[in-house]
Amino acid sequence: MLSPKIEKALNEQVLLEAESSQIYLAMASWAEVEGFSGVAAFLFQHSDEERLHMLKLLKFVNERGGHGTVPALKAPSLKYKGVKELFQQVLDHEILVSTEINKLVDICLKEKDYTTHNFLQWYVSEQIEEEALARLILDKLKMIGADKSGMYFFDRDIATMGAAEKAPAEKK
Ligand code: OFO
Repeated sequence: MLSPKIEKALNEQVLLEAESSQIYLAMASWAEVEGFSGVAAFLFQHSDEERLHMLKLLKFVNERGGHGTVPALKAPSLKYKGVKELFQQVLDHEILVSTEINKLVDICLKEKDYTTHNFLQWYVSEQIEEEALARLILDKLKMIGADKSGMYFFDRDIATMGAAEKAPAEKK
């Protein structure tokens, strides 16, 4: 059984994962309109993954006797300055999510809820992967700079990057 404090904290994380999905969906749509079809494919997939993260949390709350709540979402930004700026925002957002996951883990330890603590370890590993992937992408973009043909190949290759960079056991 979840304590009210942990249930509230988990539902706040449901909101953050849903917002992540929404933000990446908006980014994907922008990239598609701008002609970056590979970047769009990567971000559409990333948005779907975040929705699964949200669902996994919501179902866990219900399984443990709480009520996983479906939150209202703010409209994300519709415009981005460019692909590099967009991925900087992805990295910043993932760092924020990692911070919130760490806070949740800390609450579980303080409340002695070892079941939820154990459940959250999946999210801890996932955030390490996602931050590393966003950093890798940003490094590539910094290398490419203003080179148009470099950008062409980047857009072609990134379409499959999300799945390829994750170890088989970690794919969802
Ligand atoms: Fe849910 O993994 Fe990123 O935010």
